[in-house]
Amino acid sequence: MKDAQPKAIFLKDYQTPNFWITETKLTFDLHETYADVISELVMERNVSDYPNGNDPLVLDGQCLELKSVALDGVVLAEDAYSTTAEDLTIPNLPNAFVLTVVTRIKPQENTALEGLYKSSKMFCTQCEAEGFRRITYYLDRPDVMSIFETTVMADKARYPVLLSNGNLVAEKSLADGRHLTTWHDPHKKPCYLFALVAGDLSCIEDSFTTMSGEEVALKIFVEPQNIDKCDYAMDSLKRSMKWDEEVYGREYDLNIFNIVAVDDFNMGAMENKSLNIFNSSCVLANPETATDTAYQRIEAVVAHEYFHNWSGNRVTCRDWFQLSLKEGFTVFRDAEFSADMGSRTVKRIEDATLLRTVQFAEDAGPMAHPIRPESFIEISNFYTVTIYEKGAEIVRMIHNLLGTEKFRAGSDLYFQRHDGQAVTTDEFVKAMEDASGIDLTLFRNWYRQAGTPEVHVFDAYDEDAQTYTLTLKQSCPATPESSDKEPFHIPIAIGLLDASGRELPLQLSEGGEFNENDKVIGLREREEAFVFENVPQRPTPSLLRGFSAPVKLHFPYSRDQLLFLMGHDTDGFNRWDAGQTLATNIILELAENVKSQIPLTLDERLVTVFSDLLTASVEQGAEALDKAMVANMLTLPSVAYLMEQQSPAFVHALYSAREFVKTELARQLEGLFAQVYQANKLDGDYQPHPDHMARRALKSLCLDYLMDSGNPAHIERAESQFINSNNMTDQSAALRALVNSGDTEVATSALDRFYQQWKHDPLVVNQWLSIQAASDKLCGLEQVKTLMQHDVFDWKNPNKVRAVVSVFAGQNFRHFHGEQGAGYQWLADIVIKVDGLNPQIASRLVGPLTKWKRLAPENGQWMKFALEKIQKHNKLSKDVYEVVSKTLVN
Ligand code: B3K
Ligand code: ZN
Repeated sequence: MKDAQPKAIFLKDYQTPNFWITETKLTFDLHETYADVISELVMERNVSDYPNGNDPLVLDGQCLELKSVALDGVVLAEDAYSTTAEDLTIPNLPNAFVLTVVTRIKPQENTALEGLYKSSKMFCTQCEAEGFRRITYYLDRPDVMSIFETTVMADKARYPVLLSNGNLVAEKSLADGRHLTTWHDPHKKPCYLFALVAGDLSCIEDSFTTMSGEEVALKIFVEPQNIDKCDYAMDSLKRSMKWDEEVYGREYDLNIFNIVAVDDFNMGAMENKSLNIFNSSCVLANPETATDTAYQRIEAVVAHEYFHNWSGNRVTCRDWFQLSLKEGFTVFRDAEFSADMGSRTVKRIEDATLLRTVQFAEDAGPMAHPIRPESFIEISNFYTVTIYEKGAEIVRMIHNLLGTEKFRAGSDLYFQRHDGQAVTTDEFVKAMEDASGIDLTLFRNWYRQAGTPEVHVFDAYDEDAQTYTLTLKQSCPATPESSDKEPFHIPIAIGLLDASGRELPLQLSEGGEFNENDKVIGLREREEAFVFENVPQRPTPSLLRGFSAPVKLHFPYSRDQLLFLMGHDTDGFNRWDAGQTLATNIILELAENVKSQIPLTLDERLVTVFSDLLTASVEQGAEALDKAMVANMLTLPSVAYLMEQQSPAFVHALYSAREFVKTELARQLEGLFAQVYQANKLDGDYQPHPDHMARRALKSLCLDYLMDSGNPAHIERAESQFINSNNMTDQSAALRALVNSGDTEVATSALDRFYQQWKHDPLVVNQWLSIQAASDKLCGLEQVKTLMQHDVFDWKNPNKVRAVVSVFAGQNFRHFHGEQGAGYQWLADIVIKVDGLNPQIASRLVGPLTKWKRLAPENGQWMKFALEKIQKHNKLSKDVYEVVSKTLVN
């Protein structure tokens, strides 16, 4: 480590700030090698919390060259204040004053992409969570909210567009070919929502009329060559604005809303007030260059950032321990928006898959934390699937417990009560309680306890009494913050099916909480029995419908019961889930055979059920069948998911067993896969319409199986799709098929053609990189190293690093986990190298290694060595230090 070991900070130590900043006036003078920042802060002591306080003012600041400090216009002598690498301290201050601080920064050298930095030729900012302190000295904490006015000065030819938050209030030309703009944001905000952009940008313009008749000018700014790729983001923005009015009654609050796309960005996007800054991958799309997945992500991210205007900006977080207050709620909001725009069941399947594959793993690993953590070393490490996706599941459970109307009353009350404030998750729950009259005392345990609860369900049928009893037992494994867990309040949606698949009416005779309308059991105790009466025959239970709680539910279903549920359950999610459980059981059993070197045979029932699904999808009248649902049902659980189901996990056995199942299905059902492939071809122009996306997804899946069938004839099919497709979804699916064909010549030639066609487009090049990195047929460790030598690879660009390194480590199970830990050592070296450039990205790259204790020692030990190698490095960032040290200890 650099200095002393970084220290954790604790929620219990929270104190209100001892000063407020009521107004913030910033002037940026941007140059080619530096930028000067003048900050004028109108400040006052927080006398209501500290009546006799005369503590010094301590402003946060990092990587700043301090030029001068002035108090009420008088420059302070150097001994009137002191600085460290992290702050500026000024003692002996009056209760109200104006502080003027001049600093110089080097945006051109900022590879961490936090604060003010350069992305290709433009200046841009990223301040959440603690990036503002790299711009100027400030109280960089979300409970300090201020009115901002920002002036930006720069060379007019290089940077004709100068943007900041709020309304444009002045614009003028200066000497030497320079110019300035001044922006005033009338809404007070914490500095993490500050933004600035300067560049040579083109924009598309549109407008939106709000429900009270206000006209909002909408603009999307991009580099000029991308101007033809903004329409879908604009369309998504307008749909989001309308949806938030209709579903939440939330209206936009300024007459201007800007989005800017930048190539170098650590995350997906940022909700800065009225000036959202996006990773270009979450904005740019046209049919030739963007896949359906990219279109869906653009729609979701645009909506997410827009929704933050209320859930995040108007009502913000008191401190960063409350991050899920804005993120969990906003993810819930964007998930509902996406469900309304497309298929609700499919969206639920996607979200549950992410949760069960990635979040459950995080909750069972060394970095497990409650959605409201108690402590952290580096807040950037806590932008996690737990805070975001589990946080959204907690809000979803509140929604389901209250019902739509009371939830809306709760959100109205929350926004009205806390508008303009920085609050805690407790205040969110309290508003929900107050508006609904429903007691959420026990429910609050979801906020303070980490870990995925496990629910074991046992059933008993009494034929004489005609009663059916479900006994539920809950427990939660120990996590780093606690080993002794209180019970959770777990809503479990259920149904009972009779032998012909009909739903039986549910009449509870004994037991605890049961919502008859929604058919939801509320499990509150460690163990509870629910007795249903007038049950004429032993039913098959359908449990945790719609994934009604983020738990692992266990019921000893037989394979025949799972097949029955796949065919009959009225809940689409559970039909899919039964299929996943069946496939998982089969693969896990085969993995044991792989380990014992017993020859593998596939359970015929899986072949039959796949055959039935494929046949049904091409039968007459099958148009009504949701093709996306079929595609999901035909998708085998991923190796990452399977790894979570086996303890310890034997990666290679799981990988081999899964490959065996896939190849067998492909061989035995080759004709049907080909038929379904043909039946889902689309003529005409590309449309990002859910039905079309579903057909393309099903077609791509069939092509993927066909490549595994061993019949070389299908290579021609893929070649033809590669050449003739009019959209990137089909072209990249064909490329993936060819790369995975097992024929190196075919693969190389397709990759060359694709590269020649698209080398000018960075986002398409990212796909070219990731298709290779993911391919276990083509890309071993040596190949991925070669790929990183390619001219297009750029260590400083997070999208490129993710496209190669994260994809290889997260998707290429065969090679990343092979060769006696060589993949892990490779990753360790990369983490160390990237940490010197961009700690946030480096820290995320450590992710795959955090599983070391979950893996069988044949892999786990090698992972541990790799972690130790990183730990020994003597210049680790706080970000990487926190993940590595916790991973080795917990
Ligand atoms: N609020 C941003 C997160 C930025 C964090 C950077 N360390 C994106 C979002 O969730 O909308
Ligand atoms: Zn967010």
